[in-house]
Amino acid sequence: MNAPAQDTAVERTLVLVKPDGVARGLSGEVIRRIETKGYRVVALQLTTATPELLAQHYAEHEGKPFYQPLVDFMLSGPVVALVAEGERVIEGFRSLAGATDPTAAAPGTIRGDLGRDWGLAVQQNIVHGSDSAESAAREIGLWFPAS
Ligand code: IDP
Repeated sequence: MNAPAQDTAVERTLVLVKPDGVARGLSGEVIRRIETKGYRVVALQLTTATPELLAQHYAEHEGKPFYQPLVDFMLSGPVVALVAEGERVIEGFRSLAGATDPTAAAPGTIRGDLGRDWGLAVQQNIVHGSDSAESAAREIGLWFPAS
């Protein structure tokens, strides 16, 4: 029997609605876009990050000029953490989110439609999404340690 041309396994990715998104009441809109795209939300919690958790989550950015403003921003209010599941969901959610800079993010994306530059040291860009299978596994373990 021939194998399918492209055998894509079901993936999971970590999505965060960052404090700006929660404060602006955009959590439902982010979830709506994930579900409307056809992905499943398989874990969901409203939580407040800790410095220890963020040090691990953003370890790759330590030492960059925006690192401390980023950590302070992520501690400024609650976040919605969720795990989305589906074929190629890691790439798919990054596509839904749009470019990091919300001013440059394409219209139609979460950041492009809902975000903007607020003149702050950190880009408040509404969502985080894991950027690789390795990051997704690591980040899901950090935010949902029991799973
Ligand atoms: P990503 O969230 O699109 O994957 P990363 O490069 O992993 O982007 O950066 C993590 C977060 O740090 C971004 O989402 C944004 O909030 C913030 N950030 C990244 N680059 C800059 C910058 O040049 N200035 C200010 N904030 C930044």
